[in-house]
Amino acid sequence: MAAKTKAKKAKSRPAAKKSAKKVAKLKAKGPAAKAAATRGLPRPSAKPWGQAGRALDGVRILDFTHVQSGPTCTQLLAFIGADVIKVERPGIGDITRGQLRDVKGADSLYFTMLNGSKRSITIDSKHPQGREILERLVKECDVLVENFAPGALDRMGLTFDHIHKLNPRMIVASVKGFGPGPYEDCKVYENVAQCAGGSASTTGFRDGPPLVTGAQIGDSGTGLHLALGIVSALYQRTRTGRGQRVLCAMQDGVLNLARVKLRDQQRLQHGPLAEYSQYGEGVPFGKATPRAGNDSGGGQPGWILKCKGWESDPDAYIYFITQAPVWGAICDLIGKPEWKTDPDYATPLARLPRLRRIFDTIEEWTKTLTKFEVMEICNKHDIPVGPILSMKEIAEEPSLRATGTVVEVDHPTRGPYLTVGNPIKLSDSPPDVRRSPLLGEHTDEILRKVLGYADKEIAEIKASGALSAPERKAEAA
Ligand code: CAO
Repeated sequence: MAAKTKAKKAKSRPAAKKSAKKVAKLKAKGPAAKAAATRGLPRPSAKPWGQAGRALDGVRILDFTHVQSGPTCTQLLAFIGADVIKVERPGIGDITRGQLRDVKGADSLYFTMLNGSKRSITIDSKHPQGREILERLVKECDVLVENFAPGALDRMGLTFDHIHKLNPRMIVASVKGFGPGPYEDCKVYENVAQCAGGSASTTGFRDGPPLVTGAQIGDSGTGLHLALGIVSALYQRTRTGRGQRVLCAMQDGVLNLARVKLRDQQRLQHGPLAEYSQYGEGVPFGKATPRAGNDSGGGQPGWILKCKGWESDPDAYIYFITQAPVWGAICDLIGKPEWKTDPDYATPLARLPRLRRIFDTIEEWTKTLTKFEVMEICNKHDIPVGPILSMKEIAEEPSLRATGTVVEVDHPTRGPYLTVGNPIKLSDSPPDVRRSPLLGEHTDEILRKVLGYADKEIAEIKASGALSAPERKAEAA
C-alpha cells in the first residue's frame, strides 16, 4: 500500500510541479504576492526623515508606576511617542514628588527627571468610583505598567484575569524585586537588587567590603529591560491580537548586566583569572568571583590612572586600556620603546603577571598631563582611554546638549531643570522630551477626552471623593 502511494506520488510529481508553477505565476500578479513581497508592511513613507510621527504613536499606557524602576520604563516609552497616563494617589502622588526636595513646594528632581512627557491623573484606586474609572482606562489603554509591592495590584481588584477579561489586548507589565521563588513576596529597592543580583559582591576592591555602584542598574536597568519586554509584546500582539504579561525581576535584571561575572565564576573552575590584577600580585583566588577593583571586565587589561591635578581634583583620572594592537604606540608614548621587544612585555600573555608595574609606569606619564590631554594624545594613536567625567562636567558638556542626551526643560513651579533625554536615538522618531506633570494636572482632560465623561459626570465623580485626598473626601461627604 505504502509503495503504491509512493509510486503514485512520484508519478504525479512533475504535474504537481507544473501546477504549482502555474499558481505561483498567477499569484505573482495578485495582491497576495504583493503582500508577500512587502511582508505585509505598508509602502515606505515618502515623508522626510523625522516627519512620519514617532515610533510608539497610537500606543496608550496606563502608568501605575512609582519611585524609579517603573517610571524609567514609562518615561522612555513616552519619549518615543507613547501617550503615558500616570495614575497617582490623590493628594500624595508618586512618593518621589516629595523626596530629596531641593526647591520648597516644588516637585523634586527625583520625580521630575523620571516622569517627563507623561500626563498625570489622580484616582483613588480603592474607591468604588475610582475603580470604575480605572476599569474604563484599562479598556482604553494598550499597556498597564506597574511596580507595586507583590500583590498590591491584585488587592486593587486588578488581577491579570480580570484585566484580560476587560481588555484581552492589554499587555500587563510589572517590575518586581524577585521572580517566582523563595523571595517573591519581598519588597525591593535599588541596592537590595544590586546585592541580590551579584553585582555588589564583584564590585569594589579586594581588601574592602562589597560596593554598590552609582549607576542605578537595579531600578533604571530593570526599567530598560521592561521597556524591551513591552515593545516585544506589542509587536507580538500585531500577530496574535492578544496581550500578555511581561515580568522583569530586579534580581534578574542586575544579573543580566553582571553576566561577565558569572562567566568568570565558571572560568574559575579551570584555573586563576589571569586578567585580574590579583593574579599578577600572587594573591590566590577563593571559590567565588572576586572584587576586581578597576580591572577591565574583558580581555584587554585596563585601570584608572592619576592625571595632572589629581592631588586636589577628585576626578582628575583617566581609564586607560592597554589594548594589544596598540601596545607599540603605548610603549613609545610612555618612553618605554624597549618594552615592544622585551619578552617580558612584548606579548599580552607575558604582560599579565606584570600589570601593576605596567600601569604604574603609564601613570608616571599620565600624571604629567590633564585627563583631556591624555585623551587627545591617545586618540590619535587609537588607544582606548576614558576621562573620569564629573557630573558637573557632564551637565556642562555642549555635545551632550547638542545630541539631546542632556535636555533643559522648564517647569511651572521649579523653573528650568536638566534631565537625561532619550539615550536611544531613532533616525525617524524624534524624541519628545517634555517636563513632568504636576500632580493631577491632566485629570479633567483625561476624563473628558480619553474616557468621554460629560462635565456633569465629572462633577459627580469629584463630589464622590474618588479623585481627592482624604481631607477633601471628608469635605465632599
Ligand atoms: N489609590 C489608592 N491606593 C494606592 C494608589 C492609588 N492611586 N496607588 C497605590 N496605592 C496603594 C497600593 O494599593 C498599596 O496598598 P496595599 O498595600 O494596601 O495594597 C500601597 O499604595 C503601596 O504600595 P507599595 O507596597 O508598592 O508601596 P511601598 O511604598 O510600601 O513599597 C516598593 C515601595 C518600591 C518597595 C514596592 O512597591 C516594591 O517592592 N515594588 C516592586 C519592586 C520595585 O519596583 N522596586 C523599585 C523601587 S525604586 O527603588
